[in-house]
Amino acid sequence: MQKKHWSLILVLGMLLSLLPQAVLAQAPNYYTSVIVSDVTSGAPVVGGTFTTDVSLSIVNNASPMLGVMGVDLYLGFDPAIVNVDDADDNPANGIQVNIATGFFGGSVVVAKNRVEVPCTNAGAAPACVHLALSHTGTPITNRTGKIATIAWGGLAVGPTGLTVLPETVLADVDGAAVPINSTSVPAISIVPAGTITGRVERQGMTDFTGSIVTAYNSGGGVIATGPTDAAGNFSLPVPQGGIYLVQAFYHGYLKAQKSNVYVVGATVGIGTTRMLGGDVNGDNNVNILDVVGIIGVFGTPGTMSTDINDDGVVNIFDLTIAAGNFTKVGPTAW
Ligand SMILES: [Ca+2]
Ligand SMILES: [Ca+2]
Ligand SMILES: [Ca+2]
Repeated sequence: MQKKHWSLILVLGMLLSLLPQAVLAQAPNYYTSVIVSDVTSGAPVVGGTFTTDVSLSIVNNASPMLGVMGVDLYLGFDPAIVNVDDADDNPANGIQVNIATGFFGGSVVVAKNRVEVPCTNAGAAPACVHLALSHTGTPITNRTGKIATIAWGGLAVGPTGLTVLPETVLADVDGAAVPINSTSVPAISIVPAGTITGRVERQGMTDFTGSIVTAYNSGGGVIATGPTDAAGNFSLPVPQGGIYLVQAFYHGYLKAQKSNVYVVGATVGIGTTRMLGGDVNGDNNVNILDVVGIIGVFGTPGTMSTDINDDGVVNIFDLTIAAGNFTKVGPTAW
């Protein structure tokens, strides 16, 4: 009997210990977070550059609403793995990042925009981006928006160590700290650089300058893009170990495409493709609309798209290229 009582008390005690969080604690009226995006452009490879965004978020659920007037952000990173690309390309004034107005709006006031190696004021962090921002508008009560875009350079293989350091604070209009409820930082690592090389010719031309070749990842994100040279050659830096879709574009031509490009080694060559001309309206098929488009400006200089072969005049050669590719659709196979 005695034992049963004790176990009952124990169970009741355990249940009660759960209650304060569930029932008794007053739910906060707001939720704040500091968010670092995954890679938004470029590739995190050795010798490459890539960008990430830093955003703030506040959501108020009830009155009185709390408003954010400023932030003192310390974003730590490993300076042996990445460095920061100077936003204004002026080394004399230190290295800064691009300030964005998504969160604070146009009245943002910048007190600090500096890359610190080591990170002063923030413990033993070897390096950080230090931003101190406020604004002269009304307190931000419900918004998620960018405060900065950072361009990084990959120096060596390894984890970038991106982290929102605990010294980071938000501040309200009374100069009081606003607790940060969550931080979100992706685990970005620098990987060895791979290169996709190849060649893009264009039907009806001998100078192949300026076709735009783009490598996409499986999610459709642009990993690298660049133009061909006069011989049609291109070289795209991408992370090793990835699988890419490579697409070539030029005005007046059907796109050409190579899928499932496995970059397992340092350099992967995908060979030569020959783009087919005549897609005047850029809808990736050659039909009567394109032919009519050429006829409509026949004998004139035309445009980049109607002067298919770039010889400066829309004439019989452009028309025969389009007519010869009648009903063909892109993207054509590489
Ligand atoms: Ca600078
Ligand atoms: Ca077309
Ligand atoms: Ca022409």
